[in-house]
Amino acid sequence: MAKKLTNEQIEQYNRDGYLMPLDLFSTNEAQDIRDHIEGLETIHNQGVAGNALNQFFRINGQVAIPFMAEIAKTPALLDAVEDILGPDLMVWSCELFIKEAGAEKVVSWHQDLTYWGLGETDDEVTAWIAFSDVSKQAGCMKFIPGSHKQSIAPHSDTFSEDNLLSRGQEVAVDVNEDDAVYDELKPGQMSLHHGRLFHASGPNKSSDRRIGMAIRYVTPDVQQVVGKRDYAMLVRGADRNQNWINIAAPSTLFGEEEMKLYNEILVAQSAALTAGAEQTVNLYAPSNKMAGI
Ligand SMILES: O=C(O)CCC(=O)C(=O)O
Repeated sequence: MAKKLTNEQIEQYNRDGYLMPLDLFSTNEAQDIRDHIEGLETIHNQGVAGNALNQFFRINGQVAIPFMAEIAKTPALLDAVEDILGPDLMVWSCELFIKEAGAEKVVSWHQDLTYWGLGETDDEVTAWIAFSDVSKQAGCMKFIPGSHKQSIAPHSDTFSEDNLLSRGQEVAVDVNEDDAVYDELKPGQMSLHHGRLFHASGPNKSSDRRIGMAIRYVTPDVQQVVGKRDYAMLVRGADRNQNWINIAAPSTLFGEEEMKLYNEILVAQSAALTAGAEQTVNLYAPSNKMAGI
């Protein structure tokens, strides 16, 4: 029996590869979370341990920033993801995608699973939660319905400065923009999308920042197949397979143990995340040098 989604919504996800908009947090709760994010930006405007704060926002935030792990454990969110993936859920990465008001930053058409080393699995879902008004004008995500039914298409790396992705990767096949469906979300709403879905987002032409958090959920069946090992946080059910090094949620913001683990994970994951790249993939540098972001 489904916990949050209707049978129609589950069928819709299976058919289209995404679901939106789903209510998750109230407007006030979303504003509190936004305040928290912006508070961290103020306090850590000089970076953390030699890295830009954005490094921690953009990958594995759940390892070093307690509130990101807490959000990933929100029961109503897990109920929706459980309806898609089943009762055993792990978090692989939490990431903030922020576009400043008027910024040219975009995300090119891509399929998430391309560089993660997790194969072509159906057992990965991203929940993307809005903490500002994420309209078409603000550069919301756009999806190509049904594109998750195909395999991972060839991608090329653009390394474009205006691209929020680590290597500016984009699918090297034609995407018909007329087919795109816009993922417009109000603060506190979320969407779910499949790891092989073609998706992208445009510049933020609004007068406010565009703030969203992507949480990558996997089941214990998913395996790292490019790198030697990988790490995930069990958030519901049980991990009977032991494909993952299980990690706990952080207890201290940028604590010593948390930072050690953060670096260890990045080193392990960089094998998959940088595989085949012809230039340095700066975003995923371990935190002993300033990342170029
Ligand atoms: O926030 C965006 O514009 C893109 C996010 C994205 O590509 C993802 O969450 O998979």
